[in-house]
Amino acid sequence: PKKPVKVLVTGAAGQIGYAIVAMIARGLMLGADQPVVLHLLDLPVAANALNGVRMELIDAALPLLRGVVATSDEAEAFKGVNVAIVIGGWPRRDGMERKDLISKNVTIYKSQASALQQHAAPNCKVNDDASRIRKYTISMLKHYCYYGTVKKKRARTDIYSDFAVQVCTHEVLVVANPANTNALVLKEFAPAIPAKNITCLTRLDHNRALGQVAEKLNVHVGDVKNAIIWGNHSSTQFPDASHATVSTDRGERPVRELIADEIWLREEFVTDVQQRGAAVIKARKQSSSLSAASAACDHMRDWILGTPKGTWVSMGVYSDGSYGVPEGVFFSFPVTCEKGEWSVVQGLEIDDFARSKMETSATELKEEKSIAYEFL
Ligand code: NAX
Repeated sequence: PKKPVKVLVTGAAGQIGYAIVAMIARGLMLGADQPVVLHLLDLPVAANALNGVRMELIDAALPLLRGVVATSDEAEAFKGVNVAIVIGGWPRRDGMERKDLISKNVTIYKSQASALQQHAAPNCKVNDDASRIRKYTISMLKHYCYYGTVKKKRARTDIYSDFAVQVCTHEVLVVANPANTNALVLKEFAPAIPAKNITCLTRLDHNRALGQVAEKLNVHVGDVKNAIIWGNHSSTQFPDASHATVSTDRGERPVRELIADEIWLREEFVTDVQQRGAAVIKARKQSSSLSAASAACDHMRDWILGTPKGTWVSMGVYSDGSYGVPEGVFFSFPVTCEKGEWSVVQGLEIDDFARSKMETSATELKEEKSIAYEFL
C-alpha cells in the first residue's frame, strides 16, 4: 500500500476549503489509490467552524483519509506536508482597492513562506530524500538486472522514479487572491523551496474557457482541449482559444475552424471568461467555490500524475521569459506535466492581438509586484 501523502489546505473553514477537502479525501486530486492525511489550517476565529469540517470528514467515513490535523497554528499545520493548497487569505471586500488587497495578503504570505520553509518537507531535504530513494532504486535495479530481464529493469525504473516523485516532491498551489502575487511572495520568502515547486491557480479560468467553447459548439466539454489562459488571474487575463481543438468523428479539429466567428473568439469569449467569476457572484451572492475546488484538484492531479498525451493545461508559474513574458513574475502559461515537473509549451504562434493582451497582463503583474514590495 502507498504511504499517505500529507496535504495542507489553508483557509480550510472557508467556502473553497469546505468543497475541496472531501474531493481530496476521495482521491480526486492525487489518485484513487493514494491515502492522504489532511492538515487543515484556518484563523483562530474560525476554529469552531474548522472543527466542524473535521467532524464531517470523520462522518463521511472516507477510506483514503488516514488522519486530520485541524489547527490555527501555522507551525503545526505546515509540519512535514508534501503538498500545500493555499486558499486562506484576506478577502476582497466592497470598496477595497486592489492595493489594499495586496498589502493585506503580502503580510500573510510572508509569514506563511517562513512556516513553509521551516516546517514543511523542504526541498533541500526533499532532494536528500530523493537522492536516498534514487540510490535505493539503483541498488534495487542492480538486484533486478542481476536476477531479472531488461524488461523487468525498465518496469522497476518507472515504479521507483514515480515513487521518488510522489513521496518527495513538494508542490504548492496558491489559490488565494491576488494568486500570482501571493505565489511570488511565497517564492521570495521561502528560498529553500525551488520556484518550480510553487504555482498558482488559473485552471478555473482554463476550465471556464473549455466550458464556453463546448456551450458554443454544443459539444461535450471532455472533447475540447488546449485552450490557454495567459497572464494574471484577474480581469486582464487573456483567454485564448486560437490553439484549442475539438475531438470529432472526423478527428481533431481546430476550434478556429469550427467557430469561424473571429469576433466571438476575440471579444465575447474573452470577456465571458474574464467576467465569469463576477457573473457567479451576481447569481449566487457568493464567489465560485465548487468549480474552484474542482479546478484545484485538476491542477494538482495533472501536475503530479501528468497531463494526457497531446493535451496542455494552464498554470500560473514563475516566468522563465518564454514568449517574451518578463521574468520575475508568476504568469499563466500553457504547460504539460510529466513525473511531477511542468514545462511551458513552446513554439505556439502568437499574433499581434494576443501579444498586446499578454503585455497588458504582464504590465499589471509588474505593477502588483512593485506594490507588494512597498509592503515587504
Ligand atoms: P472564504 O472567505 O470563504 O474562505 C477563506 C478562509 O481563509 C476563511 O475561512 C478565513 O478565515 C481563512 N483565512 C484568512 N486568513 C488566513 C490565514 N492567514 N491563514 C489561514 N486561513 C486564513 O473564501 P473562499 O471563497 O474560500 O476563497 C478563498 C480565496 O480563493 C480568496 O482569496 C478568493 O479570492 C480566491 N479565489 C481564487 C480563485 C482562483 O482561481 N485562483 C477562484 C476562486 C476564489 O475567488
